[in-house]
Amino acid sequence: MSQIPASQPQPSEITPEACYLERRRLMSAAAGLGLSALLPGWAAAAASTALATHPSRYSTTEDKNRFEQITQYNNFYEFGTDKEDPAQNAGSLKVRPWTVRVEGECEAPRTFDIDALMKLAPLEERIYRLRCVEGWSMVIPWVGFELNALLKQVRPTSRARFVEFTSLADPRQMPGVRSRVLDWPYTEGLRIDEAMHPLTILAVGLYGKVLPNQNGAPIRLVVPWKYGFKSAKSIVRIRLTDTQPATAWNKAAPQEYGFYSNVNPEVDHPRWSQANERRIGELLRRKTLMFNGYGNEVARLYQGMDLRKFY
Ligand SMILES: Nc1nc2c(c(=O)[nH]1)N[C@H]1C(S)=C(S)[C@@H](COP(=O)(O)O)O[C@H]1N2
Ligand SMILES: [Mo]
Repeated sequence: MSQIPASQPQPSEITPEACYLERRRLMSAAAGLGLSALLPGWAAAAASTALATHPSRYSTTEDKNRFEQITQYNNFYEFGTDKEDPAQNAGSLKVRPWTVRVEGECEAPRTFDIDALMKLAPLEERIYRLRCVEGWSMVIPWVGFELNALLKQVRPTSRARFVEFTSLADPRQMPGVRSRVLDWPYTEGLRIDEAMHPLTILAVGLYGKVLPNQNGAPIRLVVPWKYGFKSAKSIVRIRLTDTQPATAWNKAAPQEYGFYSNVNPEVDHPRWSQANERRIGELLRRKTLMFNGYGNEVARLYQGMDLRKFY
């Protein structure tokens, strides 16, 4: 596993401070007046990407990872399997127009335009830990809203017991889809109570701005008590089902990746320990916490279940 070079230049080193502040002032003034059309290209893009958010009681107070770490060390196999590939290749993803089809076991199936989805509920900042099954973790300030706000809109029937998420798989935009590392499209799934849990969000931004493509633009799932691979990126379809959906990683290696995928330091991956993790940017490894530290909120969902069997 490669590491983020510590010598990465900071924005303040690239842009002289005064010039940077002047840009910021110009952008926010123009944005406030709705004048982004009059700005030069770089400024219009930056001004329109800022998102207004509310803080959340679900946010951790731990130190956040830097924007550069969060956006240059990614897993997004549709754009390649190396950690640097998504940042390098995801520029080709077209995130407008974009729709998300919500269907299946519900009374009001609907196709949502992404711009309508961004206004479906007040956007919150959710600072969550993300623990990858590979043994690293980050703290990421997502911007998003609870998935339950969207699901309520389509009125799930009593037969809706699971939710399936499908990512875009377009070989013209996503070079990784031409190789057969996974059975495309990338799919993931949750039990309905996991999907309705207030910690489960759809993220449309991070660090107060729209989501960079490599992090799953324009909309991705975030389920902070599960391994990172449950958090499907660039979602085009959400389907309510009465049976447990197949998931991409479970199909690829069922003995390694189960449906539940709850972070669990006591259940090792067949090829490595899950007892500890490397927080990106830190030297010493930390202990991995049950449910990634969200046990107070979610442990009750799994009462009476054998979490060695349902890994
Ligand atoms: N469509 C899609 N979603 C995906 C992946 C992927 O390869 N394709 N990788 C997963 C994995 S393994 C992790 S750890 C997280 C990484 O999210 P991040 O790059 O925003 O930190 O995305 C998850 N979602
Ligand atoms: Mo991961």
